[in-house]
Amino acid sequence: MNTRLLILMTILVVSISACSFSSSSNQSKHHSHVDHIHTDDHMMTSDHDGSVVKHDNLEISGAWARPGFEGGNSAVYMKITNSDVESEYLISANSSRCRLVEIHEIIIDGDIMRMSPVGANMLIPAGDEIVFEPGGYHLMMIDLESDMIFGDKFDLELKFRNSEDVIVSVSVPENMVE
Ligand SMILES: [Cu+2]
Repeated sequence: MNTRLLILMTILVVSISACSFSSSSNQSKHHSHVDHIHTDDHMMTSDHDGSVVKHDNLEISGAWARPGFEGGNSAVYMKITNSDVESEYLISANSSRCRLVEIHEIIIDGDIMRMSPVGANMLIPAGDEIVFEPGGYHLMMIDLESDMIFGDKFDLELKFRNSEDVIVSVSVPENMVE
């Protein structure tokens, strides 16, 4: 019981700080942990701006990103559903808003929590879905070209092994701040 609670709390803390190493200190002054938790719940249960991309047998929904500073990092979250009878693989992602996008996951290894690159072939099983969410999988935007602020929208391109490239509209939700 205590261990579960500890892990849960650690996940929440890491999900807040994991993806903005160089610039998180300014951000975290402005809103409490509770704000983030509440926002994350909200983002997972609604489509926010209603942006859903359907392409062949793939559906990408609920894409959103954390704010970040020029030269720093951000993270993008979304849900990818594969309704095909064949497995699909996410190969890479890119955006003109940052130098590099990497597929990461947060791993709990005993008492230690760390981020780990997933690599270039992330399985999206047939008839299943992959959820990118705080504390788990995320698309990490590295070296932002400019500040990314609340209300921003940008395109993120996803490359798959079998399906054509998909461009997803990602928003930085205003409601991350009260
Ligand atoms: Cu990361």
